[in-house]
Amino acid sequence: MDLNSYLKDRQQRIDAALDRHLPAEDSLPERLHQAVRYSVFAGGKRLRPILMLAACEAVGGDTERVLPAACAIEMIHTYSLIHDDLPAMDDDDFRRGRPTCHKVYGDALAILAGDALLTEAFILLSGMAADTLQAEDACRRAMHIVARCAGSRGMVGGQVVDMESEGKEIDLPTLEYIHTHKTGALILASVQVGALLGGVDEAAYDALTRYAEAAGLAFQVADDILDIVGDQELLGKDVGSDEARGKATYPALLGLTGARQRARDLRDLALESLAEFGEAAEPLRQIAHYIVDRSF
Ligand code: GRG
Repeated sequence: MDLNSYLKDRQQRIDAALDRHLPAEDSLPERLHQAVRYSVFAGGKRLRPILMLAACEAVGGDTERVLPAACAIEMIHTYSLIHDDLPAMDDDDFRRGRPTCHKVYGDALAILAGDALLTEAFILLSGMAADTLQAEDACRRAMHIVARCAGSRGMVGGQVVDMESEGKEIDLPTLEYIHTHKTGALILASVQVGALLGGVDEAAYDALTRYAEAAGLAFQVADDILDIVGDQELLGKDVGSDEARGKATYPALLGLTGARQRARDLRDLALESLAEFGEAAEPLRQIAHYIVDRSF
């Protein structure tokens, strides 16, 4: 398979679904909905929703049914970026290649745009249609997973420990806690939800969970490396910000070579966990390579 055309095709499907599900720019309150759409359609990679569709595909599910949940995860991800960029947090001026939401719409509207996206995600998740009792149970479990991974035991918790660790020396277990929660949790939720809604069995669910845990951490190690060696224009955000803020990162703890090796080891772990899957898991395999080798 050609990964680039796969990613492009999935991005287009997800963007079209997001456009259908989000309130229109001219619906009241207009400026809020403009801020929401400004950030959602700023050109993100759509990695999390793509992973959700790929996990569904890997277990032979119907990806069309997963699209609302895929939009929900991208909405939660976008809300986290909007809030992370605020002056009270990372105070960043650029995101996805354009001025951050608060730079254009002001802090108050950026906070509310994030709040609106988080809430909208649960409108989508709670509105998913199920035609069998088994599918209904999968929808309920999917919603629970997303809520848990996004909240204080997941992404928000990771963000808090990250903030509290700024300027301090932290050890590897604390760094792993930050990364597995701040970034890894939504990636894990994406894969688990795609698998569940695709009708996965218990053994395949466990294997896909191992895949997502390894791939999620690999993604963050690669992100730490890109913050040092990445191209600002390609990345669409400032580079060098981790060091400037005194953030603990994998390259800071393991050196650049050690961090690169860790990313490759995690990729291999992700690939091993797919050993029992056939051709249908090829997109997940290629995404694991892409996560580690990407330049943006
Ligand atoms: C504010 C509750 C709250 C949480 C913020 C995810 C996060 C938690 C902060 C983002 C900080 C950051 C830049 C982390 C590095 C990894 C990461 C999430 C990068 C952005 O994700 P990509 O590369 O971005 O998938 P696109 O724009 O392609 O969607």
